[in-house]
Amino acid sequence: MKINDRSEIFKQHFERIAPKRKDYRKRRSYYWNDITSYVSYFIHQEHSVLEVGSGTGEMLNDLHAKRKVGVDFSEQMVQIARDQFKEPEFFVMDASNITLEEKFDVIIMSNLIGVLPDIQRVFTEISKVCHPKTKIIVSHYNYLWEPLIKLTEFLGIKLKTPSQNWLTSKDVKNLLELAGFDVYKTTKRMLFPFNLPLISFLFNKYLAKLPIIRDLSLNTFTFAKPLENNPPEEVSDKYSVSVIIPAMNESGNIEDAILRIPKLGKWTEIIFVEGGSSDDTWEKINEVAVKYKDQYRIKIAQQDGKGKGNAVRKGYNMAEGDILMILDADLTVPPEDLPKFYFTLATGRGEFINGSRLVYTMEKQAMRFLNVLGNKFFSMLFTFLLDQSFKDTLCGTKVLLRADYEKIKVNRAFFGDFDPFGDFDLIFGAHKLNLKITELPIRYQERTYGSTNISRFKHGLILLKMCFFAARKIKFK
Ligand SMILES: Nc1nc2c(ncn2[C@@H]2O[C@H](COP(=O)(O)OP(=O)(O)O)[C@@H](O)[C@H]2O)c(=O)[nH]1
Ligand SMILES: [Mg+2]
Repeated sequence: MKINDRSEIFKQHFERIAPKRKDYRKRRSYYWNDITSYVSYFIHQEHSVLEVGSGTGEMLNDLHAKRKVGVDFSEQMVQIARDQFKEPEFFVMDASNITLEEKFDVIIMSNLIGVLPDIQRVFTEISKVCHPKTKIIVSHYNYLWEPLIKLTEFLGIKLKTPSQNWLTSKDVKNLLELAGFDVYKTTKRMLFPFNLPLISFLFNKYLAKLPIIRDLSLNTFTFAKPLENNPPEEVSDKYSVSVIIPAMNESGNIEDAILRIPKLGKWTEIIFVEGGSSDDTWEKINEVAVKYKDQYRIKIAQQDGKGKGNAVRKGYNMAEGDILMILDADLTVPPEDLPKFYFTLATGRGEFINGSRLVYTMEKQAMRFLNVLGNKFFSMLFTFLLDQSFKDTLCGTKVLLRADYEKIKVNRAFFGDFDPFGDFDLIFGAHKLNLKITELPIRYQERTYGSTNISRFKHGLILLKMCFFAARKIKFK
């Protein structure tokens, strides 16, 4: 069969089912609401959203975004969508021939690719309406469900669809990559697509979240962004950088920090934020700020509240650079590694760069044994909670664009505002913002001055509490 014939068969099919579609979606609202609610977690008020294959428009209507556009090749579907909903704009348009002029922040393709005759062509076409930070969310049926879905079609529970594509997540990843996208996350949801009291709750809210069992779920979600690979020499002075150094009892490290931070990007500013010291850290910071004022842009402040997180936020608010970096004053993350963070972000290989101390073997005294265990535990927990691999979550150095930080800040109350270090707060925020989180291995060094300010048990417990809180908002919502 020719591609055009296949496309025509599907078009006729959708025109035929269009009049029944509205009621059908209402009856199957349990299934569809789960997809909508999952996707809507990643949509923010200021986003512009395009749905390709928007059908009768229900999902788009339920999302909260600044601008919403739906395209569908079925005239009848579009007509029904327009009659039902006033706010989103709906257009009759073939996914393989997008004629929209604007670019969108998020593009959703929900249960569409199964019926496309040429998926690669549609993905390629979609690039036209992407800017470098656009996020694509593709949902499709897990191929393991093919026999069951055919059975439900046979029994009349599900509307019969002409023969579909049954793809694995690897197939989808490959097709997206062929079309120039970078796939950074995949996940699966929904073990039981019907609403039966207790059973659905148990299966979908809990069982479907467990590793291995999750792989059996019906819906696969793939997240991608346009693949950016700017040559390093082209971006080496594209962005300015603010390095925030929280410091408490670090007097002996302050001057070294200044001397060891390489020049980064267009210009680099160094922001010291001190608080709670019982040694002369603050005096030392003042002294160094005067001594090096001609060589470096230096800002200094004392924090208003308590804890490293509070200090970092103060530093962020003072920052004027395009890129924000945290550098612990104890210099356990070598300042000489900061250019790696800069280039990973600037070349577009990641949007939130998270240092990882647990890849290279570290110096003997760099981390106490119990801390290694605690760190491994939190890495596993985060890998589970956020559907992407983490090897380390608590490394002091985290790097992101200031513009993205501003959005995380607006959303902060969503997860609760009680992270004493700021690490989890930033990772959860980056996840909700749907940023590509990239880990960057560093060689963790021993302190040469002072000792840790962290009390493992008290702080470990707070972090655990934060994870439970976030789990309810992310994984088990
Ligand atoms: N301003 C400020 N800095 C802090 C505070 N607590 C920790 N820091 C700094 O945050 C960084 C990480 O703290 P550290 O004690 O090394 O924790 P560890 O790396 O987990 O052992 C260091 O640069 C500390 O000086 C605080 O309450 N206020
Ligand atoms: Mg430290």
